Order: sequence, then structure tokens, then C-alpha cells
Amino acid sequence: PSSSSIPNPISSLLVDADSLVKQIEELSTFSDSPSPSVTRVLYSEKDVLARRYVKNLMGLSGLFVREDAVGNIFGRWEGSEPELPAVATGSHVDAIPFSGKYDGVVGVLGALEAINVLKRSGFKPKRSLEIIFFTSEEPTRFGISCLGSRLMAGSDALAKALETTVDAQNISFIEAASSAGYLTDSAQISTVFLKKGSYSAFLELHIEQGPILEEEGISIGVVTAIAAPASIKVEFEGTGGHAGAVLMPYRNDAGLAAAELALAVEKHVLSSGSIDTVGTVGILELHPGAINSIPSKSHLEIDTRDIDEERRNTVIKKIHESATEIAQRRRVKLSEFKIINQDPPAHSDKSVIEAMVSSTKELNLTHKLMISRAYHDSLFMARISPMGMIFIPCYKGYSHKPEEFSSPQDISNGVKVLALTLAKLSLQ
Ligand code: HGY
Ligand code: MN
Ligand code: MN
Ligand code: MN
Repeated sequence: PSSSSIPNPISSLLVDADSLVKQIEELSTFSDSPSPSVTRVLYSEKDVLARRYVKNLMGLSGLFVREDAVGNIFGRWEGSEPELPAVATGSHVDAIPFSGKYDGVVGVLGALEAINVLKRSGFKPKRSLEIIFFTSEEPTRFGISCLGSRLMAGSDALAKALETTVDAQNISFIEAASSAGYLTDSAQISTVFLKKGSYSAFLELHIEQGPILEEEGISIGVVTAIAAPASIKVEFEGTGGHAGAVLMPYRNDAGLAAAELALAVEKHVLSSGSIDTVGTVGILELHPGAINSIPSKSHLEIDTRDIDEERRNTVIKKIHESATEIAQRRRVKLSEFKIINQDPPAHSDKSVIEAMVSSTKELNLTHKLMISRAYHDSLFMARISPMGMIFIPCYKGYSHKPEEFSSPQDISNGVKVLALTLAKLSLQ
């Protein structure tokens, strides 16, 4: 078909599922943990190998590849009207420790296959189509989630913070970025900012990371909103001491303060009045971490989310009040209570949702409108472009663990919906 027509959904959108599954397997070998788990942290040697692997595939698909100052990678298929804002799609390939092969990866390799499907069908884009490989979506190395898309959405606060941010090994963001071949000076960070309207639409294909689609036997999730995430860093300090010699009445145990606060997080979340409020203490470290030494310092990192921003902010306030009360009662110092991010939710764009829903119907696929409880780079792309997300089922909803799995059939369905929707939006 020439540029004026949409490829026939059923007969001409052919996904090469075998090669896509092979690529997912190959990409998963760039990992700092043993298979089937995947660990791939921003700017690490494995991350750089993964970048090279994806850039090579972009080249093989005939895309024009460029990278920005922090390593967001763009692969563009120029359309017949290249001056118009492009339609973009993408996701991430960084992976938290001991996680799975599909989170993010399906939205990068699947986007590449969607482009290949459209090229095979003879489709010619009007608006250029651009694949975005976001430099880092997970908060693992520098404690901030969606680092690349947050900057693209124009976060001055993050650009400022990254001038002094260091990782757990005390390596600065600037040093780590330049070691991976990116920026060498913090003045370059703000060159990543994109203007509102840079894209006519942004779509992300992603595994659901929840059990609903699989349980209900539905092929495609069309995301209507992304929940509001927040993260908090807390430190308590006590005097520590000898586990045998210091009697209980004379202790101010920073470890027990942390334990009590973790339970307080659960209490405040459960009493929020809604099942949609969640809270997790995923990091809880004790110093010095010796069996016979009373913890003199404790470090907790709290993740709390809700689809209702106000309700989530109320939980944060209560957690702060508990931290203060526990510190006083236990005579420990609350040496840090730092809200790292407290983001609003994002809503998908109506016309993008409509395009996705009609694609699922033309492909004879069942679909369900749903909320994403996980955050994604789409949460920030929604600040500068109409956004939409396509979910595919994943095994028992497992994610952020090695058992994460999506079937070739489910991945192919997602790729077809993405390809058809990209074609529709490109011709608008
Ligand atoms: O934590 C999240 O929601 C995302 O999957 N990183
Ligand atoms: Mn994730
Ligand atoms: Mn993800
Ligand atoms: Mn995510």
C-alpha cells in the first residue's frame, strides 16, 4: 500500500515471533546475575552491551539512530512529511537486580518488530515513526525512577540534583554517564529536555506486571491512567553498642526504629480507605550489620503509590508523623526523611485510546481498559505528548522476578496492535 493507506490488519501484519523471542533471549544474556534472572543497571558494562545490541538492530531496520546527552537512544523511520511532529514509541531495557527478561524489553524489541512488520507490509509513514530506548527507567543506581523520560519532560529539579548525585559506590552520575560514552559536563544535562508537542503521540507496549489479563483471558490491556508513585529515604541514628553489655533500658536501637516504621507504612496504607493504596519497604539496611552490635544507624527506602494522588499524599504525611513519633519515643535521631519523588498520576489521551481500541477490534483481539499500577516512562512522556499504553498478559502477573514470562503469541498480539496504531497515528 502507498502512504495513504493502512495495511490490512489481518493479512499483511506479519510478526516474526521466532526472531523476536530469540532477540529477547539474547538481550537477557547481558546481565550481572545468572539466567533466568536479569540484572542490568544504568551505565554498567552489561547496560552498554545491551545498548550496542539494540542500536545494531535499529540500524538493521533502516532507522536513523541518535543518542542524547544521558543516553536516551532514538531510532527514526522518516515519513513523507518529516517536518511534522513524529509518532514515538518505546520503553526501557534496564533491569532491577534479579528481575526478569520482559519488563521494558518487550516495549523496545517489540517496537522494533512493529516497525519491521510495517515495512514488510509496504506501509509508508506520513509522520515519521521514532523508537525511544529510555536510558534508565528503574531507580536502582541513582535512586530516581524514569531518569531519562523525567529529563525529557523537562525536570529542572532532576537536572540540578544530578550535578551532585552519587551511587552506592560513591561514583557520580556525571562520571558514570561519561564512562558509558555520554555527557562529560553537567551543563549538558538540560540539552535532554524536549519541548511540549515534540511528538504527536507517544505509545508504550509493556507487560501488565499484574494478573488481570491472564485471569480474565483477555489479550490486550488499553491503559487509561498510570498510578501516582512516590519514594522516600529515611535514616535513623542511635548510639549502638555491645549487644551483650548494654542492658535493654539503656538502648536506643536504630534498627528497631526502622522495623517499627516499616510496620507503620503498612498500617497507614491499609487504613487509607482504598485497596488502590500500596506501600513497600524494599530497602532496609542496618549499620554496622554485625550480629553482636546494636544497630547505630538504619536506612530505609519506602515506595508508596495510589491512583488517587491526594490519598497517597495523606499516607506520606502519616508516615512522616510516625517516623518523628518513633524517633522521639525510642530516643533515636531521625537524621533523614527525604521525599525523592512524589509524582502525580498520568491520564492516557482519548484519541490514542480510541486508536488502540479500534486496532484491537480490527485484529479480532479482546481488550480491557485498565489502570497501570506500575509506573513507566509513559508517566513522564504524558507531560509533553498525548500518551497511550498497550499491555499484554504475563504469567501469573509475575514481574521484577526471574519467573517473569509472556508468551510469543501474547507478545505478537501486542506488536500487531502497536504496529497498526502507529500506522493510524502516522497518517493523521
Ligand atoms: O516500579 C515500577 O513500577 C516499574 O516497573 N519500575
Ligand atoms: Mn520495572
Ligand atoms: Mn518497565
Ligand atoms: Mn515501569
